[in-house]
Amino acid sequence: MKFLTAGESHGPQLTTIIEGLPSQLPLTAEDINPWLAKRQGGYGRGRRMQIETDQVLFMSGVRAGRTTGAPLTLVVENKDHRNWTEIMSPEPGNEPRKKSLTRARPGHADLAGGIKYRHKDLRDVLERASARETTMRVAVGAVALKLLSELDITGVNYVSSLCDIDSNVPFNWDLVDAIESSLVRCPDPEASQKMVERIDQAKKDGDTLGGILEVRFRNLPIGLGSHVHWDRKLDGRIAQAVMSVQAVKGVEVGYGFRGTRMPGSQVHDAIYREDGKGYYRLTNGAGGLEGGMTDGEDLVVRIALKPIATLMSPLPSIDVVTKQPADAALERSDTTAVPAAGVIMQCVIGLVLAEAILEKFGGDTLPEIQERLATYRGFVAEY
Ligand code: EPS
Repeated sequence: MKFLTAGESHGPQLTTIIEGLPSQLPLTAEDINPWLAKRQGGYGRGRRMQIETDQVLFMSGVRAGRTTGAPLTLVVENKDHRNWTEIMSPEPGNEPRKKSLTRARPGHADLAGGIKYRHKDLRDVLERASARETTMRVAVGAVALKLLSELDITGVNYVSSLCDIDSNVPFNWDLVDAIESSLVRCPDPEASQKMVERIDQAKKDGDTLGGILEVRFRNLPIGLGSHVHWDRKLDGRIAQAVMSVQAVKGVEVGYGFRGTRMPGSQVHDAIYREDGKGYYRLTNGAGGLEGGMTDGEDLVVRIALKPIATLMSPLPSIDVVTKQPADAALERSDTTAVPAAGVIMQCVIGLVLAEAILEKFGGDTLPEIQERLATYRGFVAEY
């Protein structure tokens, strides 16, 4: 399975084409729109999210509520585009345009992108670098999550810390409702409240906040990914998918960095087996991955998100036209995108997992994949 996305933050629409999806996957807008809505949500989002109500349109590849096996084209309109038609027009002329950006914002793609692509209006960089692009990765990811759910593989995402406030409730799968009802997608109600107050304070200060997200998946078969080559190792592929999302600065699997402070005897997970149940572990320091492959335990990924780089109290910078010192440009933004980022993370990891499933079990149709996975699970139980 492969996909491309296209679209600018204030262009007419965001687009994707997905190739290699099996046919017979039940798929309607209702499988995708709730994910788009969750991505738009979370306390601390800015004014753009009040303008948009992201809804997917199917342009190809689905008929009568099922994938046909043809390329799937998805589109999400940017409602805000109507306010930006002249600024975003592909027609030449009318330069410098309104909303041109010349005071590079530290922490953004502005300066490196301007130099690399020879733009002096850094909006030509911003428009594609914007996290608005993640709308489409969520739409594609929602399709992948639908495929996984048809194979009884499910996931969750939540906020484990926001700035210096930690969730103190250890995760278990019964907390999913608490996560969904928290304004900041945090399983700890007390921490949630403190996070909301912290966001209010940062907003007043013209500042932004980062945090740590966790994504888990359960019921993954043993052996997705491979140990045989660097670019087939699933941990590497997950890290790449996660690190490519705007503002991500770190990723760890299982105990991750924490494991470096512990002896090996406390980090690695002893192997047990029971007839009927097969192989299992009592601990999960590996976070569900050994040797670049799933080991049958829950996949546990933690992700560090830096504070959003657009500051309402801007840092010193340079105007790339005058080449003189100037405060960085102000641009509408969010106070924090940490809760929304968890949704994006679950989607991009879901995509990697769906690809790994298709590699191992192939199949032009969903029923073939389901049959092959069931046979394989039977084999694993007997191994
Ligand atoms: C975003 C859309 C953007 C920002 C934000 C996320 O819309 P606008 O630029 O029109 O306000 O709200 O983008 C960023 C913080 C960023 O750095 O790009 C979205 O759809 O998620």
